[in-house]
Amino acid sequence: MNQRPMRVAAIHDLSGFGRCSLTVILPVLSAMGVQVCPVPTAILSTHTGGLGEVVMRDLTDYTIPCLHHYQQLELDFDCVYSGFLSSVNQIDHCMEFFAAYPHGLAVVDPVMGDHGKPYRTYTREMRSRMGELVAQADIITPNLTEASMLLGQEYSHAPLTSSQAKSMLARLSEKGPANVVVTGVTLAAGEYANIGYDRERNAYWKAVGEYVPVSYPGTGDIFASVLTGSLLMGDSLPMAMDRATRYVELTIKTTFSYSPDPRYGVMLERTLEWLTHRELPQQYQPL
Ligand code: PXL
Repeated sequence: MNQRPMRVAAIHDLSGFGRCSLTVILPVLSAMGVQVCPVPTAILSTHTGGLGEVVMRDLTDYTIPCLHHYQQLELDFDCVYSGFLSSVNQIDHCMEFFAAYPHGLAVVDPVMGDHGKPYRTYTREMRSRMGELVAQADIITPNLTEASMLLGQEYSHAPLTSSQAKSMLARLSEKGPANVVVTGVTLAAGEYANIGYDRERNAYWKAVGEYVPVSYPGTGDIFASVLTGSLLMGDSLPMAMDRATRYVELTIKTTFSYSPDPRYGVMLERTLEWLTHRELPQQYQPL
């Protein structure tokens, strides 16, 4: 019997202030009973979303020696999960990590931008090579901006009909990953949803959330980490999507009620306990 918790190598940045990437992924997955081994891609004083001159140290030369050490220790990982990268070479390094643990769940959050714009540290070359990383993934979790970049199409936040939404998911899956979840989609019925596709079962799903008129950094990272933890716990794709949607919604609404500066991120310290209850999600629907 396997006595140890599920173990994830999380290849993301460490931003000291602003609650995104490793500073949310670590508490979320730990609260879900999953061990996280952070592999920082860079250290930043804050996220890059409007907090002035960020102090940043790139750690591109760290990733592969770190992998070699883990291999020497014969450590096994049940999942490798990549996110915010700080150089184009890190795309190759992530691919080496995925190749080193072929039986682990390969999660790629193709972090590149939001609200129709690339993040300021993401070069054109990084964006154009992200498809190679996506091709290695079992599951990807782009937001609508990143989904448009991956598909090489113009970003639009116009409402999508169900068949347009399904077509987008299927086209993303054709790039490699058998499971695709796109976050922050407005559907023609006026619903604000996270939508998903399980190619093996040919099943399309939606988890509808309440729209809150404010945007916080890091919510995509929280969504992807709850989704990952949920899948590692044995949830189906729609259950995992729903668990992640419910938790992000609860955390956004909790934060919104305090009206803090949105750049400071969400108050997950108030809501983490919810993740320990492990109630069965049930609000997902077929798309
Ligand atoms: O949440 C995505 C993200 C991760 N890491 C850094 C960021 C952002 C988004 O702004 O700036 C450093």
